[in-house]
Amino acid sequence: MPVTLNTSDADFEARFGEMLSAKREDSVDVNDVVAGIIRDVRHRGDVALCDLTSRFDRLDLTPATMRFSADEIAAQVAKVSVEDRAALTLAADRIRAYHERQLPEDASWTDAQGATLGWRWTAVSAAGLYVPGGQAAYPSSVLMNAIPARVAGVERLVICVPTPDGVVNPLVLLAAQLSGVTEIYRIGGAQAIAALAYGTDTIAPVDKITGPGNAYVAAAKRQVFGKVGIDMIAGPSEVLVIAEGDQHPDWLALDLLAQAEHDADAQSILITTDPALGHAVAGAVDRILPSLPRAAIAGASWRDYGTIIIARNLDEAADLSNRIAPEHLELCVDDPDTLAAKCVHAGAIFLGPHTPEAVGDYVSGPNHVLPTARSARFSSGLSVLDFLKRTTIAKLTPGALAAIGPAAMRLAASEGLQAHGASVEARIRILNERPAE
Ligand code: HSO
Ligand code: ZN
Repeated sequence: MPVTLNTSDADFEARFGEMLSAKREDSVDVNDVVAGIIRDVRHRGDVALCDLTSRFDRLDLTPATMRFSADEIAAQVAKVSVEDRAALTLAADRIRAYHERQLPEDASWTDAQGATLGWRWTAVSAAGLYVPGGQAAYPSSVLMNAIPARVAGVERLVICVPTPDGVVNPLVLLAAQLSGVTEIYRIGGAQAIAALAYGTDTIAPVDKITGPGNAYVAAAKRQVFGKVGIDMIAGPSEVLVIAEGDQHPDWLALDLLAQAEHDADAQSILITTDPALGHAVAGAVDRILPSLPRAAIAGASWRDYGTIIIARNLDEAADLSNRIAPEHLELCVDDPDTLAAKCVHAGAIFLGPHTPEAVGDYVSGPNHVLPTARSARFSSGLSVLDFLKRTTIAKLTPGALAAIGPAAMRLAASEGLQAHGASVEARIRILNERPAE
């Protein structure tokens, strides 16, 4: 049974606080092991990559076989059914169309003093996308990481994917192909992150690394941060569903279970204004759960972290939602637009009964790499902006320098930086010697 809370109960604040601060992930400390792997890859390069892949993935590689050849990719992709290919293509097209709208504009203007100012966006030159192996090898995540990078204009995109015992998911390779990625290495774990960050003879280094991974991959990304950029480090997934009385309990139960089946540490929360609906949803979850192939995972998540909250009204529900700052927020209410306007801390919002969160995982268009663990208070999901940098621009006329330069000289003097001031003064002096423009 999940926890049921009622905002009218005297102990609600205490129990809600407990839920907010509950730690859902046992983060094993793998920092020392990971530091050793990174050192090894930096010193021994390709030799270390082959040794570690043999040890961890039971796969013997040489520098020449680390990268999937075009023929190997074609052979794997040919195994994908027509139906799967059509679905993945629809997803890719919709994700691309959505992300193309995120491309930001450059700016340039000339102010009253005559300074032309602005900024210009440019893409990172090379990005590496980590794709986990095994069960968590989601082809949809390949699209969600690679397509924004492509749309941003990243020239070189590299994928590293572990292939334990040499087995690869053909859909992962198709997703790479649909995203225009051809440089794919069968290397995983911390060693892949080290290779992407520092480079080896075979794998040229990249500038930014994104993509999910296990504790080793996450630790490696943290350790190479600074040498390269990284995306967020994602925690276990979570969904908050806010529902009113006349919603279909089975639909809501399935949405909660869709999140729970990701991970035993995932969290599914229902806030409803109707205690009878809360009861009905809990019953529906119990009825549907045993039929799921991943019942053990979903059941553990629902048992340990599942929560039903009975709220007095939707305003109260919105306040609670803002305190939870969920990764995914589903609004199954009569007027979802009004409620959505009040929910300001959420990674992604799904409005109305016909927008289950799962469409957002695959085909609606927005990114499914989203801030977890309440980080939606201060951060956003992956986007085209994550693969762009902004360069600022300033161009002063002589008149502009004469107008604002003296203040710079003054501030330079106050900071004790003589050459700073002199670099401005030397120019202004010459201007003053010349007849006025
Ligand atoms: N809900 C996950 C993403 C995902 N779901 C991938 C299915 N495949 C985290 O947003
Ligand atoms: Zn999902």
